[in-house]
Amino acid sequence: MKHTILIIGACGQIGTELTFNLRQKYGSDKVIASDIREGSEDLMHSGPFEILDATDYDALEEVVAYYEVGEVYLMAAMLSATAEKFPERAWNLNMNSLFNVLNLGKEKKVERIFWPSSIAVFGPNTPKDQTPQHTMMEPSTVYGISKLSGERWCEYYFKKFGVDVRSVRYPGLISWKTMPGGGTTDYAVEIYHEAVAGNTFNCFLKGDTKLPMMYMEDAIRATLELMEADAEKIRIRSSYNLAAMSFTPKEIAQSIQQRFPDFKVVYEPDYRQAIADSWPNSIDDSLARKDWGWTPEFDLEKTTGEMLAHLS
Ligand code: AKB
Repeated sequence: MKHTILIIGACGQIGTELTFNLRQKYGSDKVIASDIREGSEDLMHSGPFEILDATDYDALEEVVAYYEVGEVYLMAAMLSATAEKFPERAWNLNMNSLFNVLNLGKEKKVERIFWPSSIAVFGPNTPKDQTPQHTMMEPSTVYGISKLSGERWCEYYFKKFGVDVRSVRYPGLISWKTMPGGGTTDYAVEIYHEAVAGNTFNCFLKGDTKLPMMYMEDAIRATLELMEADAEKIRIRSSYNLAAMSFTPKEIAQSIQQRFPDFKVVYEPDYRQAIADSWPNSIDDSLARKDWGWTPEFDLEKTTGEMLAHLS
């Protein structure tokens, strides 16, 4: 295996933390960060960086050849809320970047690929509680349609061309280093920033909207554990269900109020409510646990403790 790793979308919410983590593990010069724009000072100074448009196959191929890349993490995507505003742009970015990376795998130019899917692959007809790995899908959002199509292509490229592509269906991700952008679950990050700033939080979802969520440290660990697992253990080549906790805006507010008793939330649901309503309440991730030993470490209380400690 060639040992250089390329992260596409390294300046985003997951990409930033993944880059720092992989650089700590394998050495800075072994991890090439790339994005369509520059990121934070910290990221830019932590190792090699390339401006790269993931929809441009030739540019991608050039970076892969130059650095002798063996592994690619494709983290660039347009998320659910923004994708509803720009459906064609979302489809082009989410699908073309995936095709480009899968084709690098097919041409044997890279050896292993990570591509994130999402709970957005499920839809209004999916069973809402403990949603199984294999079930009715029918996503009703642009983002969900692109992620479900992407999953089918990943499995196809694995079966047809032997491409070693691995994936998890991330729930909403909570982190303090980099803000998320354009997602429906973003409220669960914004709420901590407002609480620490002493502001009232205007929540764009109803108080009783339950969604699957995960603290970033768990998400990064899951990603690396899946990528390090022996190939024969990975029985799902579309994307694994992955879970840690589920809560509502009211419940996260209450967990913050235990430390900030005066914190207030006003509920003003907007178009993102319909997106959230089409997604599961909770996820059955027993196959990830069984196949490659997944176990989450952060529940809501621990997440709130970490978020408030880091942001305060
Ligand atoms: C979003 O809200 O769009 C994302 C996701 C659940 O994939 N965070």
